[in-house]
Amino acid sequence: MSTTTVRIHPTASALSSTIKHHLLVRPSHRHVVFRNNNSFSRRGMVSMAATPLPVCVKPSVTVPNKLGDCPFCQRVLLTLEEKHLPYELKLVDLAHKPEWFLKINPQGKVPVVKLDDKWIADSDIITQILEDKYPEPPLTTPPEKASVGSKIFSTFIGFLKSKDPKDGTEQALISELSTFNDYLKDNGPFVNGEKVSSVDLSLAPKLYHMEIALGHYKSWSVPDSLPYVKSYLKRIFSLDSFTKTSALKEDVIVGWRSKVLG
Ligand SMILES: N[C@@H](CCC(=O)N[C@@H](CS)C(=O)NCC(=O)O)C(=O)O
Repeated sequence: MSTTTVRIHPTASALSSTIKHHLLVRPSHRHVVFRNNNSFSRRGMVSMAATPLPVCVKPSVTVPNKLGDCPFCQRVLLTLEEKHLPYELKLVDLAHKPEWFLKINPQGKVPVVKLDDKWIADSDIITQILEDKYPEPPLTTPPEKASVGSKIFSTFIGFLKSKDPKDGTEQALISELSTFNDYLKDNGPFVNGEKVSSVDLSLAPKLYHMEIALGHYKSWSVPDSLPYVKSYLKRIFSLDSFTKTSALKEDVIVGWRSKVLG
């Protein structure tokens, strides 16, 4: 069987505000990864973008030329990683948005991805287009599971901002997490079962913010009474795609400071 070996090598080499994630295609290499269960066919055809897709993202506020703490940006990067698509980060200073950026996205928000010479904004839209254009490996979550865990992020923010320990915000979060725990117990380990899907990629960055921000500002962590949630967090945070695209902890902490103090 002839095979193509492909290695996605997203070592970030910062070129001022552009970070390139290289795709190396090598017939033989000691670090190669052979994939035969996704977009790489056994005949060696690779259905993927030939040139890196430019992705505008938020930069770190603590370390120059590093990715920042935007969960929507990470969701898009996770999708690109899981689909083995090469990409190139463009770090956009959101405090002083450049003209070119406002031209491609007048709303001034990241992420924005260039696909077929068109800049596309909004993580919902971007991930849907990526799914349609690069269907392998499939990441679609069935509609009936698409809203699993969807209230966790807002209840986390409520609890984080709360100044009154008795206002029920902690309980509201625990209640959402308990529902999620029960769901995972019956359907896990991922939301759609054995394989990661788009809902996991949307939830993961938000749960990462929850873990870091509540740990830092409230010395709070997911209770041991929710073991399926705890294992889920461990599992998604240790995915290769996640470790390559996650924000620095310090950025997450700084990012939520005004919400906590305000
Ligand atoms: N609905 C958008 C939300 C994107 C968003 O809120 N991005 C934030 C960074 S996390 C942003 O660009 N903020 C800049 C601003 O609002 O000026 C998506 O899913 O992509």
